Amino acid sequence: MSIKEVVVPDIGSFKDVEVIEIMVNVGDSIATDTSLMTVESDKAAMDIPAPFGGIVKELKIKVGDKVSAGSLVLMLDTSGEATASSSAPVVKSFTQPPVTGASSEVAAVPPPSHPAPEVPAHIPPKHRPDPVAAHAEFVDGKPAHASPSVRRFARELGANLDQIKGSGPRGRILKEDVQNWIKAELAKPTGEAIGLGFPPAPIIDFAKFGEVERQALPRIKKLSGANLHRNWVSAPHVTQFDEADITDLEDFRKSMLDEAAKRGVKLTLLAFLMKAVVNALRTYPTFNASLSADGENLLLKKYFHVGFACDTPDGLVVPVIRDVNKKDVMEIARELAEMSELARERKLKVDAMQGGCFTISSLGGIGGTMFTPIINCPEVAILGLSRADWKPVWNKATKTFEPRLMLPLSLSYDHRVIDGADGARFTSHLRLMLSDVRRLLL
Ligand code: CAO
Repeated sequence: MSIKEVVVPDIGSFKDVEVIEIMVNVGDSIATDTSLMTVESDKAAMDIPAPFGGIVKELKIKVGDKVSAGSLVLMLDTSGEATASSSAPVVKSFTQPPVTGASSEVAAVPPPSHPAPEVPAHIPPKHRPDPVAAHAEFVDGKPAHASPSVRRFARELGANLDQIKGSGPRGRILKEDVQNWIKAELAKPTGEAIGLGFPPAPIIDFAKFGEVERQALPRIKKLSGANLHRNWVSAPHVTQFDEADITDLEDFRKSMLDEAAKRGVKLTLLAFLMKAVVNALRTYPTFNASLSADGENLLLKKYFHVGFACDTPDGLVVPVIRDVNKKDVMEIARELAEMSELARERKLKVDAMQGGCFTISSLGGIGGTMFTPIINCPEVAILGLSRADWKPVWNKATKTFEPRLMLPLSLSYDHRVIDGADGARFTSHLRLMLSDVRRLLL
């Protein structure tokens, strides 16, 4: 018998993330990349796949446990399997079942690059969990009385399983129980279900009015949707609009395109905006801050990590470029291109989306005149860029209108932290930076 330990892989700087679902049971025969469990932080849920196949001998975690990189997940008998997949690190095997506890003979699981099926299809039926016993996992030490998929369903809808009475065998909570609970909550007269005093949203059967197609929301959209909703409701937003004259900046950028291309870089406007934003953040440090959890203090950050909203086929993600103040425009442009590509190929690591101080959302390449971006809390401000356009601008000295390329700026900020006057000062500072490219170099 050859027993190997499987541990939590590098999951970025996430520590103590909660195990919300375990997809395998003792005795299951699993293959490489079978999803073993789902862990969830306040930002994202991720599946942990098996680094190699085998038979699960012992589970070392349970739902509700907190794990970090290196935490022991389970023991796998790999004697009937081929060696580890090429993506997994080399693994030493045990000849005896190891004792519980840390061991240096561990295998790191590669980070997941794609969502895993709810129940791994390659687990033979005889190894699948008993449909009734499947709920015998525990959440916070108490039986959840619901299967993992029902728990996930409830979590996505914000339903509290503690308050739901199960109608299934042995009182198990079924999907319909969750749906009925949600319907009952929504039907409450004053919108107390969401605590904001809204009247409940009507449940409408759209099929009564015409053909309707039901399309499941991608996972990223569900996660980011919940965060966007929370940020929109919890931070009092004000959006300051302005326009920056980027005529000279665009001339300069275009004059540098060939040189950048020789260095393998696509020199984009966004790279210059990153530099200008960091300059403004240094000048107005409250924009580079977060409110403490108790709302009593402002935490001023001495680093300048700037995120950018990136449109991917699965929804919006925000990669973060670190230490923008220490990088030149070429380096930033290179990173922007690399990270956008990784995001679109779903290969961006979790820690590449963490630690941002401020976010830029550019719709300039697509169109539109202005928009109101939603703050990426706990950051306190976000800059939206719309499409630059040629406009007649009055030149006081020559007393003539001149055609100038104007870039629309939309700065949303958290009014608990930033006053309107500072909002206007911040965009005025950006205007100044962007209208004179030499200032960006300072
Ligand atoms: N005004 C006019 N043109 C602009 C512009 C602007 N503000 N910004 C970019 N462009 C032009 C570029 O010059 C480029 O044109 P060429 O192909 O002729 O050179 C084109 O638009 C594409 O721009 P780009 O390759 O430089 O890409 P980008 O830096 O504008 O954007 C990224 C990169 C990742 C921000 C973008 O791909 C993206 O995902 N944008 C969407 C972000 C989003 O969804 N925000 C909304 C969040 S809230 O839901």
